[in-house]
Amino acid sequence: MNQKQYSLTELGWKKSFKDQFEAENSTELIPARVTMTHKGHLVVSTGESELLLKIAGKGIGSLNEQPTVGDWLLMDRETMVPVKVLPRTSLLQRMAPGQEVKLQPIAANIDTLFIVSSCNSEFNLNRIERYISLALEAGVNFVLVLTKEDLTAEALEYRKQADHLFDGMPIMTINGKDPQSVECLQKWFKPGETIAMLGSSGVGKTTLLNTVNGTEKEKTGAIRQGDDKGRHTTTTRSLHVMPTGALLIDVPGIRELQLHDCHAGIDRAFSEIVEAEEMCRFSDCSHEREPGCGVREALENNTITRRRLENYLKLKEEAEKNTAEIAERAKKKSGKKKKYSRKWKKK
Ligand SMILES: Nc1nc2c(ncn2[C@@H]2O[C@H](COP(=O)(O)OP(=O)(O)OP(=O)(O)O)[C@@H](O)[C@H]2O)c(=O)[nH]1
Ligand SMILES: [Mg+2]
Ligand SMILES: [Zn+2]
Repeated sequence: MNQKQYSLTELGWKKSFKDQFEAENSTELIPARVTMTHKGHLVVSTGESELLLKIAGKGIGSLNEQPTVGDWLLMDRETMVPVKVLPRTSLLQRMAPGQEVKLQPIAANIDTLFIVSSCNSEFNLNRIERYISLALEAGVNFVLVLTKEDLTAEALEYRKQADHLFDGMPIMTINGKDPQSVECLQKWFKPGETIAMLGSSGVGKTTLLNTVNGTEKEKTGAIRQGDDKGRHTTTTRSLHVMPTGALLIDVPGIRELQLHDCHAGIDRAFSEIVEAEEMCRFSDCSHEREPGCGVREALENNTITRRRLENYLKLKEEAEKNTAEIAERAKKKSGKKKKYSRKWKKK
């Protein structure tokens, strides 16, 4: 976060949040936006001051949600303890990496998502389709930002490949280090609008932030020569006020974006495949041997591609599995709670 104190309006305090806050009808609460999250703590800004909050144990006090960058919290004016996460206008979330089955909120109250990818071996259509599905599920605008156009003669080729991914998705090829080159993104940087950048490590998210911000403040790191992989330079999630008044969120590079509860998003991202499936004679068609299979016919007619079909089926299966695992875990947890209260009653 920048040194200067920003007002709530400058931090993106919009009418919908104000209305919710007023409905609380409390003089004891004040709003604050989460401007940074890092292992074990959050930074929030109230418009008057910035506060560091420690996350004790599994969460903060009795908050209704796990807060993330971009969230609006209602804080107790006296104690400065957060008591509520305001309902979000949008939430980007994924399955948390690691062994534990749980969800991880990435960023909240986003207007536009920049899906950041590079014109090098990091570029991957299947991966970009994951991000598109996530954005569609969350109901946010999205733009594909292809960086490092200055390092290749093939930038147009990368762009062309991505052109077919989603009708109407803007695709911007840039040199993230060059202020003139990033000018083309200005139309998304409106005052009070929140933009989040997601992408693999090393694609140039922080570089873009610095260029738009006109500083070299945030740390960037060179990628590996052999395979273009980044070194996970950014380790916090942070929200920054841009000179235009927009709010730009930078997050650590994503190793794996495992989707959860994303069926509508995936269906919209692969609408031509859903249309083909609707033509199958049997509703549980596996698209292998059944007669009257719309999907096989669409493949033969080249109205769908095998690559997209396979990615669609993979994402659907993954989202279904993850959704079931999260539901199962929630059931177990509530079971445990019940047991506990029964024991307690006996005493
Ligand atoms: N030539 C060129 N280099 C770029 C461009 N964008 C980023 N870089 C370089 O790529 C490297 C990685 O950039 P970062 O901004 O640290 O990447 P990041 O996406 O923030 O990476 P993580 O923080 O690890 O997720 C740095 O050496 C940047 O200077 C670009 O458009 N052109
Ligand atoms: Mg970074
Ligand atoms: Zn079929």
